[in-house]
Amino acid sequence: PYTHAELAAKVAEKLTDSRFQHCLRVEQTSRKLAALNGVDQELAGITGLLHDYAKQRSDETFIKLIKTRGLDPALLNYGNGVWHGVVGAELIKDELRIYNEDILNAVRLHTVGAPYMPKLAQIVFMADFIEPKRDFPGVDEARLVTRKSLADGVRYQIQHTLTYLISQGAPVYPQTLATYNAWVGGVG
Ligand code: DGI
Ligand code: FE
Ligand code: FE
Ligand code: FE
Repeated sequence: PYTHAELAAKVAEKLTDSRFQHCLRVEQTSRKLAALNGVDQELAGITGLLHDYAKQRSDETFIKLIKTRGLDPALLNYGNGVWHGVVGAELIKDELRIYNEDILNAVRLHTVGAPYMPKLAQIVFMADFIEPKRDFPGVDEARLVTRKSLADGVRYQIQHTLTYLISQGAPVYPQTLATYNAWVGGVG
């Protein structure tokens, strides 16, 4: 049980100022989406604040955790983009001693999504995508769609992300593809 200031200080300690400011914006956007969707604003805010806690750790840190915590070995074929959420949740447990599975699961899913995402996970996933400083073609439409329907926002984002990865020739983590199939393609 940290106060907000204590938790924010713990997060700030591990991130550059610009990344920490992003976390504060995701916290605020998460609170707003929570209010619109009947989710506890305090819980959503804390999860948003924490979502990128592990973003600036070394590859070696993540590789060691994947090997020692029995995580999906296929994760080793990816990089920080996928690891900081899926694997980063381990560091939130270890270092912050936060064990709330709703929080941890939302952090794990915040980049790759999942076929089934609880509302809290959908909220942080979307807050990360539409926080006020995000600027990409389509972000205003994403904001409008998400305000109207959280699930439509999730569909919008995963379609955008998969299109982006493929345009870059980047490897697609199977869970990212499963998220796309479940939410956009209508499989599962
Ligand atoms: O951490 P942020 O920059 O705030 O945003 P994020 O966690 O949503 O995304 C981090 C990066 O991860 C983003 O550039 C897209 C990338 N990503 C998402 N899914 C996949 C992926 N990269 C690869 N290679 N494969 C994926 O399936
Ligand atoms: Fe992230
Ligand atoms: Fe994201
Ligand atoms: Fe983020």
